[in-house]
Amino acid sequence: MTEETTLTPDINQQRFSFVAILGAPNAGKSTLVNQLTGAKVSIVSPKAQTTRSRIRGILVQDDTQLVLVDTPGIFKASRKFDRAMVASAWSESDESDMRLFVVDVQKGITREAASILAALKKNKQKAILVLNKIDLIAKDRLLPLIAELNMRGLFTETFLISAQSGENVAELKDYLIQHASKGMWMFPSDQITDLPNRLFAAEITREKLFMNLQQELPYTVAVTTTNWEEKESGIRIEQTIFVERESLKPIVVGKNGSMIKKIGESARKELSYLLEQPVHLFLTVRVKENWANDPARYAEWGLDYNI
Ligand SMILES: Nc1nc2c(ncn2[C@@H]2O[C@H](COP(=O)(O)OP(=O)(O)OP(=O)(O)O)[C@@H](O)[C@H]2O)c(=O)[nH]1
Ligand SMILES: [Mg+2]
Repeated sequence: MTEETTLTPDINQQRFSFVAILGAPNAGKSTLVNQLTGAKVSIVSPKAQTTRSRIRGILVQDDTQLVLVDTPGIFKASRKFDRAMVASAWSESDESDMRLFVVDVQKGITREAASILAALKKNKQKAILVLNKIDLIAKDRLLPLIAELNMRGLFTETFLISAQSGENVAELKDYLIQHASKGMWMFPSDQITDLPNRLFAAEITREKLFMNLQQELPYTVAVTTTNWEEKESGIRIEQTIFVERESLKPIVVGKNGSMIKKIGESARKELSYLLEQPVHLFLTVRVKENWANDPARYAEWGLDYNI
């Protein structure tokens, strides 16, 4: 506590901004949020549409606090649950002081990227262009992409980064800090995310499902933390994994329980590391048809059910 009072600047000196991170699925938005905050606040996987809702990472430097709003990759949504995600992403963008538009340089202007560009234009929103994954292609191949994107008059600045290795991320961070507005901090100086522990722990397990299950399967699962007990021997966490159909259950459980064991083991290890104490994790797999249409699921994530 004493440390916090020394770190939090005088109210008159505080600077504060929301920064929305937009971009096509898989562009590296969550990786960037983690790199900027220097912590794991948002889960990352090689599969597109990993982030399901708004996740906030909080960054403090000197007098400035930035809230980085990671959003789901925006795409033409057909499922209601997905439409709720898209709506949530755009409302964050509307309310933000600054916006980053993240592009995977290897993929360039995909259909999804183009639809975000169109929406930015329609909403008359300016953004900072962040060309990501520059570790994957030769620098001279970037020039046509930079030129084409900047023709649109939407961007105030361009950064070329690798969110994964951290290349040029410090420059981007400095720029954001310098352009923050005057205003009161919204969070204590030592807080790195506004996601409650129970949701965060469920996200870690969901990341392991994304890593271990094949193809479309991860999109049909949801994870909820049902019990959280802090004991002297560590934290006891109970979670339920919901699958949409009976036939999917054996795939998640695996032969003789091998898959669920593997997923539980890697989630437990990471949670122990991140929470800095022993974790005992208990996973149950349940069938719940249409979990994606369950109002409770929307409420848990702050999504609008009546979209
Ligand atoms: N080589 C390379 N890979 C990266 C970089 N940034 C992210 N990735 C990888 O790209 C994949 C997608 O990264 P995410 O951060 O999950 O992407 P996202 O934009 O949050 O994706 P959604 O949540 O699905 O919208 C992961 O496998 C990352 O490890 C980078 O700078 N270089
Ligand atoms: Mg993401």
